[in-house]
Formats: sequence, structure tokens, C-alpha cells
Amino acid sequence: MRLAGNARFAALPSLLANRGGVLKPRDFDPINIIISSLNIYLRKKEVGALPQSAVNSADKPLLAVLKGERRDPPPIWMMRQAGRYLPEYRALRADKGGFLDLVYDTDAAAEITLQPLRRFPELDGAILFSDILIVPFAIGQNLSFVAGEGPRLTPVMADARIRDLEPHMQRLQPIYETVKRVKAELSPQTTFLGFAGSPWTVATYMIAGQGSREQAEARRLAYADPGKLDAILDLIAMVTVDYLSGQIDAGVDAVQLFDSWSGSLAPAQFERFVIARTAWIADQLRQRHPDTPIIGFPRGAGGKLGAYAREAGIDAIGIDETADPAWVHRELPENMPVQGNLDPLALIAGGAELHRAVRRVLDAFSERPHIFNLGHGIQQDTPLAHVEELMRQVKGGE
Ligand code: 1CP
Repeated sequence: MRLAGNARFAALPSLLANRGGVLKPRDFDPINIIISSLNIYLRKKEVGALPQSAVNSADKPLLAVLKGERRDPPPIWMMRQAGRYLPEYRALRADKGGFLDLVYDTDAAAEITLQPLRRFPELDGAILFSDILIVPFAIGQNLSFVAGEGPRLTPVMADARIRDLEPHMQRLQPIYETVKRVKAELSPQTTFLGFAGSPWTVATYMIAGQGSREQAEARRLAYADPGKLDAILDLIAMVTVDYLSGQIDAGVDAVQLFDSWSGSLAPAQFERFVIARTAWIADQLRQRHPDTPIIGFPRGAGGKLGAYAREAGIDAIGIDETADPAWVHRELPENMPVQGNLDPLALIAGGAELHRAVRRVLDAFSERPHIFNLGHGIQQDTPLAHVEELMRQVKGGE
């Protein structure tokens, strides 16, 4: 059973209400249908017979798989594909200074989003260049990135009184500008992905004020004062719905919720702090954007993956490299699109090991909608030649 499908039906009355309770006849206008077939016909005449995928300029293989189609070869993108393993990223970063300066420079952020697609034309997806910590920044925490150390957020939320925060929602606006700029330059076959962190993962940074070992501060709060953690998560969830909705309005085709630290919670806490919040976000988003797929990425969920897939209201699920692909295929709801799950270290290793690891992933997911991806972000020391090898194998069927 797909919860996502039921949630879609649940959203229908509000959809109709938005349209004044009636479906407008324009939705079924035969003239629109004729115009689009005519366009396809003319394009065929202009350029001769095109491969099927190119005939329909609106065909986005990655988006089609997120909506439940199977494609062979599968579409591919890589988590953290815009970043430090690319020399062109490092050059721009050195030129512009700090990481946040890059995110808030719309031209630079759009350029970085597009960099991996220029280098690897096989990529089917572009992911917006931003960061999950923009949400706490908009909620009112100060955010900085310390060279060589990582993010710093103040005041630390475990001590702060939530009502003392001063939200700065305008801090999200430049990100929507980046989305519009990228959208204008993307090929129609490329799926544009927006993203945010899931409330739990974002809270681990807000509470510790930085990346933390085993997310100890947030997990302690989960026992010491679960009501306070609930309030922090609710706040993040509300802003996240607005933020993702803004990205969708600006032009992304689908969104991913990164729950990089979901694996650190005990099962009952996972239900409350991960699944329930994700389901709430998915439901709210679907009411506003019923056709935009949501990918959930509960990294480290392990044995809780099945519950997440069935209960979190997401359309597709990202799998990390620790899950056995064959087990995942058996465990997850039939036909739910799966994204993953090559070990980023296999990509660093390259050669025959990489080839075997890629084959295992392709074979395990050949019977269901599958998006090829890594199990986590591409690492900084990944050789570009190995990424090229990966693209050749996935797209060339070697
Ligand atoms: O150049 C630099 O020094 C900055 C490195 C960097 C980059 C390239 C950071 C700092 N963030 C990003 C971009 C980013 N972050 C993207 C953009 C798209 C892309 O690169 O393809 C995305 C999707 C993220 C998501 C993100 N940020 C996550 C979730 C995914 C994951 O990798 O688990 C997390 C946990 C963060 C926090 C973060 N941002 C940056 C760092 C160094 C960290 C980790 C901090 C820590 O835990 O110690």
C-alpha cells in the first residue's frame, strides 16, 4: 500500500476548493492536445527521426521514475554532486571567499549547481546549491562556516528560549532567485531537485550549535525534555514546508528531505521525531503541490527503513550504502521508487571493485523504479575519472 497515493486523494478536495470547486474546462481542452502533437510532428520533420526520449522535450527520466515509471538505463545523479571534488568548484570557492557568500551569491550558486552537469552530461538531475542549515539561519540562529571545521550556529537551541528567536524569513528569498536562474538554463530533460534537511537532522545542528559526535546533545534532549525537542522540531517543520514550497514555486521538479542523522535514534524515538515529522511535512507539501514528488533519505535507518517507507508519506526513498540492495528490494513496498546506493568509497576505489559494486546495485533494483545514486555524498578526494567510469557503466550498460 502506498500512503503517498492516499494522501494525494486526501488533497483533492482542497485542490478543487482552490479552483472554486470546479475543474476548469481548459484542463481538457482538445486544442492544447492538438498543438502539442503538432509541435512534436514539426520537430520530427526538422531533425529527422529522434530517439523516443528526445521526441518529447518535456520527458524527464528522473522525474518519470519518481512518479513510478521504470527506465532502463536508470536515471542518475549523485548526492553532493556540486562541491569540493570538482576543481571548478574549488576555484570559484577560493575566488568568492566563504561558503555562505557562495550560497547567497545567486550567480555563483547557479553556476555551481550547473557545474557537475557540464562535466558529466549523463547526469539526469541537478540539485540546488545551498545547505540544510539555511533553515536555522532563517529561524534566527547566526550561521557561519569555520574553515576546516564546519558550521557554527548560535545561540545554541538547547539553552535558548524558542520565543526569543527572531525569524528572518527573507534569508530564504535569494535561494528562490537561484532556483529561477538555474531553471532558465537547464535542459528540459534534466530534473531539478530542491532540498531541505529533515527536522531531526537540522535539530541536531541547532541544538549542538555544530556537527556533533553521535548527535549526543539532541539525543540527550530527546530523553531529558522531549516536549522541548517536539517544539523545536515543529518550528523547523513549519519553516521547511514554506521553504520547500518556495523552491517548488520557483521551479524545482521534486524535493529531497535529507535525514542524514536519522540512524542515531532508538526505534520509538524514530517514529516520533523522524517518521511523524516527515509525514506531516509530506502532507502539508502535497496539499500545496500535489504533483511534486518527495524523496525521503533516512540515512542509517537500517531495520526501520520499511516503516519509514510505509508511514512517512514520501513518494521515493533514498537508501544508504549500508543497506543490502537485495534486502531493500524485498523489504520495501512494491513499486516504490528507490534511489541509491553505491558506496561512495567504492567510487574512490575505482576499477574492478567499483564495477562489481555498480553491477550489484543495478541488478538488485532492475525490477522496480530505480534512480542510481550514491549511498551518501560524493567525497572530496573522489577521482573524476572514476565518476566518468561510473557514468559509462550505468548509461552504457557495461
Ligand atoms: O566548500 C565548503 O567548504 C563547503 C562544503 C559544503 C557544501 C559543498 C557544505 C558545508 N555544504 C555544501 C552544500 C550542500 N550541503 C548541498 C548542495 C548540493 C550539492 O553539494 O550537491 C547539500 C544537498 C547539502 C546538504 C547537507 N549539509 C547535509 C545533508 C547531506 C549529507 O551530506 O549528509 C548536511 C548534514 C549538511 C551540513 C553541512 N554543510 C557543510 C558541512 C561541512 C556540513 C556537515 C557538518 C558536520 O556534520 O560536521
